[in-house]
Amino acid sequence: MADNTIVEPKTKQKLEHPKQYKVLLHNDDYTPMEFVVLVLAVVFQMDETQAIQLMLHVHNYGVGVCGIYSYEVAESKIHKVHELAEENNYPLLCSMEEE
Ligand code: TYC
Repeated sequence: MADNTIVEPKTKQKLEHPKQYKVLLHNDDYTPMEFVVLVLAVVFQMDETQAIQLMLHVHNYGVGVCGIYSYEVAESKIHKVHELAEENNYPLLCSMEEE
């Protein structure tokens, strides 16, 4: 008996690579260093040493990476940073950039 099995040509299987986004923190001349350290600890779960290091990096170089996340998580973290900054009347800015 003839074998009527239809063999479908293999479609190229591309593994999904969910996009990742760097959350960037920007320097300014007004936000106090201690406040930036607090925000990094609260929003990005950094310990004090990491938070101070990143804050000083941003202070010295203008920008720094707080972490790499999915779009939704990055957006939510940026929102929290801006919320805390606004509540305290500081111009602290955060943004995201596709990795
Ligand atoms: N440049 C600020 C100051 O001298 C400190 C600072 C650091 C502000 C990092 C924002 O993302 C920042 N008080």
